[in-house]
Amino acid sequence: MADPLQSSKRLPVLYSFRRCPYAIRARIAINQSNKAVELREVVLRDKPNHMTQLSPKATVPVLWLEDGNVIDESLEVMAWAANYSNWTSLPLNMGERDVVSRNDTAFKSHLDRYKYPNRYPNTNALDHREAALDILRGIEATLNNNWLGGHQPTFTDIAILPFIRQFRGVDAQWFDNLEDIPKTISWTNRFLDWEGFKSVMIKYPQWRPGDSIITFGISSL
Ligand SMILES: N[C@@H](CCC(=O)N[C@@H](CS)C(=O)NCC(=O)O)C(=O)O
Repeated sequence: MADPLQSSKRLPVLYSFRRCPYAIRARIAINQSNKAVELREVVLRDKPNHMTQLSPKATVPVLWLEDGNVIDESLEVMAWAANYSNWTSLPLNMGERDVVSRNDTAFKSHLDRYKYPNRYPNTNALDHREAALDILRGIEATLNNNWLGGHQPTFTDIAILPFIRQFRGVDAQWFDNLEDIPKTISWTNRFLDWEGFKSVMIKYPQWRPGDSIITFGISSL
């Protein structure tokens, strides 16, 4: 007979989408922590009912904790994961908070308009590329080491690099040959080569109710 204590225990569940930069940063933070979660891969045009019941705003990532609480903002998922490890220090200082919030507002807005100009009326993609690049020039001026805070990736690196990866991906050849942001180019490529990034980009099939559990996180290894 199943042990009732055992069977009532479950892992936190993470609804995620492989290519989403918000979900990527959440997965990296979890993978750097000592927590394992059950990963449920979402297809955005066919979201699971359970996910939208938990979080009616229906964006990924959504983390459903063991106690039933829901975290549906990626920065908060990162902060939750950071509680279970010492890979980064929180709270962010004022400079770090500025960098993350500029990424999530202005940079993300320019990125979307550069990447998908047809979705926005009267939009010139290259104007938005230039505006996003200007934000990267600001980061360039602060990059003195391999990562923003020194020799290890910090919360801020992980929070913003998935978006810079997307920006690069629109035209990687153009990005990799920019002459005025050499440190940013190396930093971005360092991220793409980093095991902490590569290991969260494994492909999983769309999750459906009843599927067997996919455990995700370093402690599951
Ligand atoms: N503020 C949210 C934003 C998350 C978000 O916008 N995720 C996108 C995918 S990258 C999404 O789920 N969009 C809903 C959709 O496309 O239906 C967070 O940080 O978690």
